[in-house]
Amino acid sequence: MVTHPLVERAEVRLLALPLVEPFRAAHGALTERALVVVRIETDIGHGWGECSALPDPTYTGEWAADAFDRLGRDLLPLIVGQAVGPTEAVAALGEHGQPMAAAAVEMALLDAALRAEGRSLASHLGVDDEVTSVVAGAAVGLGTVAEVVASAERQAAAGFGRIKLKIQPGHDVDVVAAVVDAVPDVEVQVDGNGSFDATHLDALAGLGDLGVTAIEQPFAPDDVASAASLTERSSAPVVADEAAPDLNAVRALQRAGALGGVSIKPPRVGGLGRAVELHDLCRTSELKATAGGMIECGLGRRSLAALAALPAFTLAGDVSPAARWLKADPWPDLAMGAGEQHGRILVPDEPGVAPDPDPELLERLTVRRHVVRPG
Ligand code: OSB
Ligand code: MG
Repeated sequence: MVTHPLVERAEVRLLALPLVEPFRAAHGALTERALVVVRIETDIGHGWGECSALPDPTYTGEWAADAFDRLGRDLLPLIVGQAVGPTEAVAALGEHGQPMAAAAVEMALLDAALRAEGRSLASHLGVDDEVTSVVAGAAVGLGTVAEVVASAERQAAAGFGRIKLKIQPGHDVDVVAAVVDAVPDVEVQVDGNGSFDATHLDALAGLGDLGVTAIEQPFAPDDVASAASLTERSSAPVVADEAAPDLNAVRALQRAGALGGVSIKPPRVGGLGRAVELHDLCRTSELKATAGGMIECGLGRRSLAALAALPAFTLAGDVSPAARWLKADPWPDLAMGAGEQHGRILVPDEPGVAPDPDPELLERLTVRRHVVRPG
């Protein structure tokens, strides 16, 4: 029997992180990154976890201020005073319908355990020792064609070999063609965040002809018929993001012929353990996987880079340093490689998920804080 560490105390913080530029997608715009983090203290040491819920319930049903309240009031009290491991915590907390909050608790418990073992997250996830970097990919939000082209050029100059353009009806073929023209050596993917429908099939099918390598969540998650039509017509794979909350959803889409790949986001599926299960399903069922970002801080971004080093991630992902979006961040950031590794993100190899945050910056960026003690 495995003995789990005893959780002695937990703390949840709501941070307000300034953005480098607004992030606009079909589901809404972000001007500041409200972000929740948890710190869990156990008898083997402490760990940190990120709850990547956005400031508003636009992408999924969770949102940062609510996650802060629920973690402090309902979720963390379930594990404080208990002996619990990361997997058990997700099983217990996942039932509460807040996968991003459960993922935060999993990450913190895993961070504590891996630090105590002196082991890196990549090693724990089963990443091959020889894989020390992954392709650097940056997302670019909605904007005028001139704004999007300028941003794509900045990302290309910074070394990103892959760009994921946000698209929506009327902001699709023209903007993609302009970017392909401006940065011809960069791999272009697109993400519609569910904003298209069956009337847009021609325009979407035309994106593959422009060289686009992935079409992420063009249709609403329940519009399986349109996803199946596009899968049949498009040379670029249709990739599920919002439509892939769990393994069963992915299996059902694949059976319907409506899927070519999956954006794997640990927060959306309830943590790293479940993300690895989804990765393994992609590997055995010949689906392409891409590592999906959530405008995380360095903590979440590090965990994403470790995950992205697994073998089914054959499509470049949203693996950019947190500083792609965040102007201030208490956590040490991911790094772009130098020399031959330029254009690639180095897979973190320190013990745990991430080193500790800068305490002063953390304090300065904290809006609310709540401590949970036993009893
Ligand atoms: O749809 O992939 C998405 C960010 C927040 C919520 C949903 C999505 C995104 C991104 C961000 O596209 C990409 C990144 O983190 O750089
Ligand atoms: Mg997406």
